Amino acid sequence: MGAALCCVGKPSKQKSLDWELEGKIVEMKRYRIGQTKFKSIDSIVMLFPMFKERLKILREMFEQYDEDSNGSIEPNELKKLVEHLQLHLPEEHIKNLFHYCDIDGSKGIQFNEFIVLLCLIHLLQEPPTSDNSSKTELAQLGETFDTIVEVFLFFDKNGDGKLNKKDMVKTLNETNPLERSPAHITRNRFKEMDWDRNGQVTFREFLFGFIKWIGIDVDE
Ligand SMILES: [Ca+2]
Ligand SMILES: [Ca+2]
Ligand SMILES: [Ca+2]
Repeated sequence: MGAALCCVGKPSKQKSLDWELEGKIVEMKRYRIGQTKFKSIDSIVMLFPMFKERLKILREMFEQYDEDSNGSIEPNELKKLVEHLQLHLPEEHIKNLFHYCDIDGSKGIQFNEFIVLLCLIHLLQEPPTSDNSSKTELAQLGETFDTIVEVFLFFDKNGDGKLNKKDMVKTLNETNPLERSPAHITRNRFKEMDWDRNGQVTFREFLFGFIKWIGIDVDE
């Protein structure tokens, strides 16, 4: 990633997806009020091996749907994925998500973009109408995605669905000083996640940063 991120534009459709996601997260926060799964940054870091393990399933899915094996999912390949997984999202919505997650503008979804795409589909799709959808691969991954949202909520202290510097400082102050997470590292991590340098980290920005933080080798 890196250099390509400077060119990320903000077309209005993308902005509205930012808002939609913020809304979802605020909703989830309200729903889980008083139940914080994570008490410290270390308790999050301890789950990294589990995340890595779960994301291997995603790697297999990615390779399965990347039919021409060119290292990215093109719109026609995504269409098949949507059909196979019986996703409850209108075509227009899928199209917007495709562009929203194609952060390097390559017109294809690479593995790191794929993780973000599926996580957002999980968050945005309508509740399934029939219970057979609970058997889909995406439903199995849902639990993992929900845990990632919990991580986001751990940082989002005021629960407005985005992260700002205040949230990060507050999180650091509450963090056990013995933890191996010096303030400057987390500050730098925040700067890294905030690509457009507007002082806020949206859920999409957070997801890409989180994947990097876990240390998944996207070029594997
Ligand atoms: Ca492909
Ligand atoms: Ca791409
Ligand atoms: Ca930002």
